[in-house]
Amino acid sequence: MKRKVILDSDPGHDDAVAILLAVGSQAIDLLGVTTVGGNQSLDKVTYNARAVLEMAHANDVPVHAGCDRPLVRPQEVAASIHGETGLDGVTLPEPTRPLDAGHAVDWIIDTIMKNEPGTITLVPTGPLTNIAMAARKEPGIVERVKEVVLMGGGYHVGNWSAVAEFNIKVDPEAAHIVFNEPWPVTMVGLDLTHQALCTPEVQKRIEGVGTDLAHFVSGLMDFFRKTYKDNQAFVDPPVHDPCTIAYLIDPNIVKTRRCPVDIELRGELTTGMTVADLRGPEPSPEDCHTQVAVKLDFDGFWNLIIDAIEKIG
Ligand code: PIR
Ligand code: CA
Repeated sequence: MKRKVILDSDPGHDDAVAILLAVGSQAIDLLGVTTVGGNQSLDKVTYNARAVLEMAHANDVPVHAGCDRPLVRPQEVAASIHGETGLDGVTLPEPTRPLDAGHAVDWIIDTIMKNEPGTITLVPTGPLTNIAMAARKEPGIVERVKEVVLMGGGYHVGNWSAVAEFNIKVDPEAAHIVFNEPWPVTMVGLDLTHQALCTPEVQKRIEGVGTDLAHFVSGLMDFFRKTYKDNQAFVDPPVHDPCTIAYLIDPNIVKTRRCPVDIELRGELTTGMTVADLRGPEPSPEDCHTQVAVKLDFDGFWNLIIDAIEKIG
């Protein structure tokens, strides 16, 4: 049985790879891509999502645009990392499929309500604005969703402040809603995604696939490598967002630890921090609905991505 997935994203170099992994995997049924203002403006990331699906020969996958800004705070984009377009460094194909009608929040709600309970997995890889809005507009979705597997946060590290990660920091109120609803939440945070480095060896393997798509991904990685070097002093860029999809394809690739997680909203220095309580023995799923990703199987992860690029062709 394929996993039915809604990917809520803000492409974004690593979001683009998450889309490709979802499209290229036999284990995933990508029901649709929804977009949220994040790495760049809503219009830009929505165009990017459509163009990446075009690149992946997947223009049968619907794209719905969602919220253009955070619930409470003014918008902050990550142009320093993803560039002015949100996907700088590559030439995008013109999307042939028009943007689908209907707001992402409504489409997410309708899709969850018309599918069997416990069958839809939400995979947010941008700010949590759309998911929070959906949970507030139709609270009935919370018990129907199978699980939420999100890229965001970090229990020991930040990237948009000393202790906060971008997706959570730019809309902490939305994150607070999502982490406090009783659905199962897996936080694939920076602690995990900083292990998903696109090393030169990995990039050579990607290029070795030899297709236009492989060169497209390599072009994305070249740009990501440069901005990550200049802004974050990384030698190799961490490819965050596809770690969520990799976990769904093969849970053995991402080791998790169950623990309570809440979102700091009023810190003087810590707003947007994902505060994880790692004390004591690990709680049971009955007692604790949140878990954090801890350890990545590096080779297993990149094998999945390269397989997907090959499969798409
Ligand atoms: C990546 C992102 C934002 C800022 C930086 N410095 C790096 C985007 C990625 O798309 C990912 O979803 C998440 N936000 C990582 O923080
Ligand atoms: Ca993202």
